[in-house]
Amino acid sequence: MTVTATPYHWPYDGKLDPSRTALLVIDMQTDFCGEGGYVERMGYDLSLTTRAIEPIRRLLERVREIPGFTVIHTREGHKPDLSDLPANKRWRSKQAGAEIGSEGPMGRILVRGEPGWEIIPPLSPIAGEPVIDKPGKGSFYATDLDLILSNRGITHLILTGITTDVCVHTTMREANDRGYECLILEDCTGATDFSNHKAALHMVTMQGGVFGSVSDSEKLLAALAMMEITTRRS
Ligand code: C5J
Repeated sequence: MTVTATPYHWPYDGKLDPSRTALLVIDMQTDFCGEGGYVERMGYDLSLTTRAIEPIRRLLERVREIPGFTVIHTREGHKPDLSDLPANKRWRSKQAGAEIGSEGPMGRILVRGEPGWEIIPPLSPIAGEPVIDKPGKGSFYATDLDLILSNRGITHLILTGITTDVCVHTTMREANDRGYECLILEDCTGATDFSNHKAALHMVTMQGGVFGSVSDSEKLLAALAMMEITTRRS
């Protein structure tokens, strides 16, 4: 069983197994897709990141019904004393007009515990879904994500969230180097610039799928429906 994807139908080994697969929902926080958050304060068009919300919500609804399927959420943010915030990251955010740690309409920008840092309500984690707090762009750096995945025997990752070219891409690259078989979903991602979104997806398709493969939520849902029919018959 595979998901129709580019440049290869995913996964490479043809074994779509819910018990070995996790859906990663990356940084669906107000700071990245909500009014008064980090991305809006920098002046970017919010529709480019909010586009991912409804497709992810529909996908979550479906995968939560599948026994043994893991969903993991991540949040980018820093400790209130900013001790885990590199000076250059802070400086750059100030240059961009939204200094991390400064007060904004949604509380202190990208600070843990503040309203802007929370995952948006339509995509709130439910009981049993791990939430990874990360100080960087990648979800593996300075977190226990790898440990959680290996404890659960997960080898395959489906990546969703924002932003395509930054936290989603960094996470996909980190995961790929660790041997995880990755799929990124076009409609469940978004970037602060649409050309960057397209380019980030295109990059994945090079070299036979240099970081994995690219699909969308409709194709994944179709494969999951087919899998269910096959399981019921057997
Ligand atoms: C960014 C993210 N873009 N979640 N963070 O700074 O992609």
